[in-house]
Amino acid sequence: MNADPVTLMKQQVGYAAAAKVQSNSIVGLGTGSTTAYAIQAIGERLQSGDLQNIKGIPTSFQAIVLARQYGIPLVTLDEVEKIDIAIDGADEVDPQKNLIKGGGAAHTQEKIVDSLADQFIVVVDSGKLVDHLGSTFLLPVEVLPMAVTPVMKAIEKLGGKPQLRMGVKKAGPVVTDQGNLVIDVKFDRIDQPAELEKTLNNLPGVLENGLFVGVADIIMVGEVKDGQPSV
Ligand code: ABF
Repeated sequence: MNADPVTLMKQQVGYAAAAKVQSNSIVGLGTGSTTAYAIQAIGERLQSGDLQNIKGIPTSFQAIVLARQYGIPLVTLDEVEKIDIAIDGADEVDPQKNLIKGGGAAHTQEKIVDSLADQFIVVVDSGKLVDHLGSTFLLPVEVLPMAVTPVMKAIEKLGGKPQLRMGVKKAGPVVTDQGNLVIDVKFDRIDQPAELEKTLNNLPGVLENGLFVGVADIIMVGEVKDGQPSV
């Protein structure tokens, strides 16, 4: 079956990012549908002999499963001196390369890995590019279950409109890989992302939020023009 143009575009931008991985690297493996193609491409390069001696640091259970599927050996942060390159997705990218991440509820481990990487490559489609963060995507905040109510009240005092993230078909709240809950917050406008990131993470009970400020090095953008994918 021929893939649709959006899928082809995600594949192209994922493969283009994977092409930047060099042998003998420690690679941060991100989360999301676009990064999944980068993980697949790294695996294929390993299988073909085009890449040697790659070890991956996963950012989620999803990344672990994909790495195993594509034959990428995994290590932990206790076993490496540094991360050479990380490839990950995003939900919004502003002109200063600041990000909102966390649509996949994986932003806590992602920020650990992505911020440690010598080079952090973000793979997105052009629809993720925004003038200012918060304009199209709610800001995810990972919270310990016991603290959901006081954190939501504190976020309202900050001018945000918080809502507990529910699973598909309202099956119940989404639980992160760490066993916590996610609050998605609407802010009218996020003009000072660095300040807001610190303020939110300073709330008792908050584990991490989806603002990635000054972390991304390269933004690789895929788009579909006249039905044709391009990077
Ligand atoms: C993950 O990738 C999340 O942080 C982000 O929400 C998601 C974007 O996924 P996709 O590439 O499927 O749009 O890293």
